Amino acid sequence: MARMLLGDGELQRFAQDGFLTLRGVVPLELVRAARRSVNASLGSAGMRNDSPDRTSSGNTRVRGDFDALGQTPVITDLLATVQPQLEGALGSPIQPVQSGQIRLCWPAADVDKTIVDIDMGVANGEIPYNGWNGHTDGFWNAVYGQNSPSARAREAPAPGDGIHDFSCLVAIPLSDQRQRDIGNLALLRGGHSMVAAGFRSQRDRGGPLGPGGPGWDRFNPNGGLELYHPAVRNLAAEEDGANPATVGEDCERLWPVPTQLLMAEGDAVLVHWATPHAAVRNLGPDVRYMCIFRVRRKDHVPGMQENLCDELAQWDGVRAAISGRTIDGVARL
Ligand SMILES: O=C(O)CCC(=O)C(=O)O
Ligand SMILES: [Fe+2]
Repeated sequence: MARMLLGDGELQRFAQDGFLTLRGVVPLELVRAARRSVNASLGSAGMRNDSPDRTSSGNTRVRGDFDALGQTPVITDLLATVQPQLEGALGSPIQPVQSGQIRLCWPAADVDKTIVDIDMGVANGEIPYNGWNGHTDGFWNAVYGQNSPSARAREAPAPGDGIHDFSCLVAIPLSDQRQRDIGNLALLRGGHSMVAAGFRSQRDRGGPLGPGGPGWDRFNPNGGLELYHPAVRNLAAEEDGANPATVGEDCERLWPVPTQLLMAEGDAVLVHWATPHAAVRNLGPDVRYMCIFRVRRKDHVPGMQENLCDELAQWDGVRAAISGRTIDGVARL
């Protein structure tokens, strides 16, 4: 029988890193059925080429017509394989998840390096660590994938509005990703707690929280989006001892070192919603396949200050493990 609960050590690691890789939890038949349906869709419905630009993930310009497929059981059943572990960590049921997002990362072409990265507003080739430009999901990004003057003119929400935080991003690889630099999902280790500290600093300065609030401009000097507090980026880079990298004419900055995940078919990763993440450029010969779910705890309401400012506010099971009140994931009464 599949293992249903995470151990204390795993929960503690999640608290520290902001992510946890689970090995061999997704039956291979499900992984392969999902990849088959993705390929079948590509073979029949083909590609959608509606976004002239891409992010540093290199995976947004050319994508399939997957919106309907993402809502079918061949995709949504993947999440059920990690639901008990996730609910244990949250200490709560989750809201029903309607769809998974299929993310393909195509082998990078030379031209990709010249394409302007939406998040950073600079050429992809200028971005260090194989094009890793971490972001957090859940913020306004209407310019995403459409770097055109009309899209840019679209109005951003008022500071403090339009924050769609959630609880956990679950990524399930649908192809082997055990080598580096083949479009791997890469994460800023411990970034979730730094992001929460960034929100607390905004709160302490009177708010509002998020882009446009204190210390966090929505756009950087190159016109790209700041999708997490810039102080987090600098702090993380300083902790790593990373060299500052100049990115764009006006945009010299420290650049944090990402952790590339090495995952096999059958693995899954739980990523705290606030952990900065992105795929790296795919230098390998094959397409990288990933399925991503964004999951909310049953009682989650987006934009709540207490969740933004306390990274473990929603994670009752994790908090119990930290305080030693569980034995292998089972709470002591
Ligand atoms: O493709 C990936 O690995 C990451 C994609 C991503 O950041 C997202 O879908 O939010
Ligand atoms: Fe993302």
